[in-house]
Amino acid sequence: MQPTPKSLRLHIGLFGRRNVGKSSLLNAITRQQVSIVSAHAGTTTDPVEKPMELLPLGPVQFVDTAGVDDEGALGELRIARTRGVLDRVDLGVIVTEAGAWGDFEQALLAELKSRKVPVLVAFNKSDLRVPSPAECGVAEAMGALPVALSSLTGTGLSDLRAGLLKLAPADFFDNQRLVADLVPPGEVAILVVPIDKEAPKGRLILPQVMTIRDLLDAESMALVVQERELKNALDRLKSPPALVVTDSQAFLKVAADVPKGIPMTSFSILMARFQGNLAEQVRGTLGIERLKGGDTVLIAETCSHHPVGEDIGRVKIPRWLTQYVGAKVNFAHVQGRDFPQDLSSYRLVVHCGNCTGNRKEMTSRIHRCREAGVPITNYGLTIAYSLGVFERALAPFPDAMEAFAEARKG
Ligand SMILES: Nc1nc2c(ncn2[C@@H]2O[C@H](COP(=O)(O)OP(=O)(O)OP(=O)(O)O)[C@@H](O)[C@H]2O)c(=O)[nH]1
Ligand code: SF4
Ligand SMILES: [Mg+2]
Repeated sequence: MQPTPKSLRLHIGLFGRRNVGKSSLLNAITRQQVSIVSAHAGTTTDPVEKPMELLPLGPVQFVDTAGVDDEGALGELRIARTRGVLDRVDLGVIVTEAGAWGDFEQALLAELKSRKVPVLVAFNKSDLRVPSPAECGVAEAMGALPVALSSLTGTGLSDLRAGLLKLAPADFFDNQRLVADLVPPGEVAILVVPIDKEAPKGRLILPQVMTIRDLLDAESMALVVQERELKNALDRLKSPPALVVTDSQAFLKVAADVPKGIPMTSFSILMARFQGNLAEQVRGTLGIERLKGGDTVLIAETCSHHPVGEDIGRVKIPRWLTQYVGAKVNFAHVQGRDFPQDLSSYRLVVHCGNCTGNRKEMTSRIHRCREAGVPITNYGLTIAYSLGVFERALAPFPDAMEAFAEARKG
């Protein structure tokens, strides 16, 4: 898998006066000594760039800039490079301190706003002094999001992460392909779609339709079969398919019928990557190992479909998980927008594929789980895990495999 190209990373600029702690903030977020920090004003002279995976947002590139302030004024040569950064960031963080907000910050904010860049105002050094509600109000009135934090103690860093997620432009979340990056143009994907009592009458469900459409857009081919026809379909192809995608509920049969060398996964796992954060949900799946009798698992669905027959969220997943744990586990269900504010009573969240939702909303649910210390997984990952085909189903996604290997070690 290719590393994320620079253009697909969300560029986040750190701006502000000299000595407010821009470089300290970068080091605190990355937990590395990326940028030199000192009590001497004017330490950073050229922009310092740091690409990283900022959970749960995804691939970002921080740009620490040379401090500029009133004496320097915005137009001067010394700050030409910082000004260049203003022109290329997707999101701006104005770093300041309580009591320091003034014309300079106001002008910086106006510069960013004129470029339609969302702005977060980080009141750093809150270990020394916290910003007043009035100060925060001034930033808010200008359309910026105020956050109090301390790069020294780490307080407020999670609010900063949540704020960046909230401000990230929606199109940042749209650059993940559903499946086409796994099936080169001209190659075939076999899609396994069981037509059982739970299948809606006369049509396919949205994740299946989206997968077919993505393959067509990429000039790849889709061969759609029921699980009984899979073996026959494989035999008829002159060369092996690039990928087999199955409904998660047919995992066992499909894993048995597809030769080991052919990559295999499920619609729901594709959706976790497309609509959420696959690596984070893979780590969350290990939460199944920590479940014990009496724990409560939250099953969350984005749409409010009416459950029919052996509904996957109401019947099948509870059954599989109970079998896996070998004791009585409680299940709570939410649908639609009602994702709970307080997650403390849950030991695990199992989310649906979120096909009717958007990635930004799903990412913020993942973030809330992370903050609450509650692991989050999804339907396909849970089924693959409890049926013992997890690694096989993740093999097409090296990043997710790596996350799994690391989480298991930890
Ligand atoms: N108490 C406290 N001190 C901090 C905090 N963050 C940074 N500092 C201190 O503030 C000073 C300046 O920090 P830098 O991170 O170098 O500031 P900067 O904004 O990058 O400065 P320039 O590169 O000169 O523009 C250093 O002495 C830091 O140790 C904080 O949250 N609390
Ligand atoms: S939103 Fe969730 S529950 Fe509704 S159809 Fe899509 S994956 Fe299934
Ligand atoms: Mg600096």
